[in-house]
Amino acid sequence: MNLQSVADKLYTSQTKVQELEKVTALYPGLTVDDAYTIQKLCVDRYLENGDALVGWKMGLTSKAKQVSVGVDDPIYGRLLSSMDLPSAEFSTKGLIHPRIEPEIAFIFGRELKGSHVTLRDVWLATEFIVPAAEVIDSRFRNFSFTLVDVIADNASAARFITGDQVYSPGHVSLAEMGVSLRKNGEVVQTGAGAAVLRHPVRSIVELVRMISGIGESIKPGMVVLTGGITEAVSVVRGDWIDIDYTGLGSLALQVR
Ligand code: OOG
Ligand code: MG
Repeated sequence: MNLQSVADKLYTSQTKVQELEKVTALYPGLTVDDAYTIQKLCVDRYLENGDALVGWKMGLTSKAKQVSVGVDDPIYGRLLSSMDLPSAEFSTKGLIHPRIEPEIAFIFGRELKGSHVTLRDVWLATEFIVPAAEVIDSRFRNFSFTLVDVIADNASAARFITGDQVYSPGHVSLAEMGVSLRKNGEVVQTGAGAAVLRHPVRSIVELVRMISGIGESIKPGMVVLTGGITEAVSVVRGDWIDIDYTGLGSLALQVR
């Protein structure tokens, strides 16, 4: 089968806000490598249309996330300039069934590449850390997918926001940092940074190892989301979300 045509299908679904059947239902033979190729071909169409690659995201790095979607392997996706929310609100227009999840983002001052990258290499390359939230939106019906589907669908990437205040990488212990997410004033999710591969920095190591296999790297200035710390929370127009990050302030998001 033609991977470009699968990528085109996903591009149409993402840009025209149309739900899709799982691509693995149509093409059961697709491999994980095929899925990453489809992801790249699809993202290339955004880049051809003037968008820019601003970073990477890791996904399914916490048990809470893995259990909620029934997929156990960490995955990566590509973050585009058009996904980067300029203010603390976003519209459900353009999204099928959005969910929000608390994340920690790393911002890089130096390039990071190679399959032998260490935790210390990551800290040396990190300029800042910043509390973040991701709005995910699977293009598949009922938010239901296999590993191969979700990789092809750019790891459900849709929107993301980083907090106003950045922090030096050693500001708090990210493993011990607690998060609590309120929806319309009520606490609906709580967790700690250690939920992400024991420490979010390990998510960056994992990402660099994975993308070094395709000759890619984290470039200076890029942002990386390390993966949802808790389950994602469904939102509809009118909802408001507050997330507190112990020692790293808070984030508020209004859904329009
Ligand atoms: C897949 C994307 C996962 C995360 O942070 O774990 C993700 C999904 O849940 O739809 O972004
Ligand atoms: Mg995420």
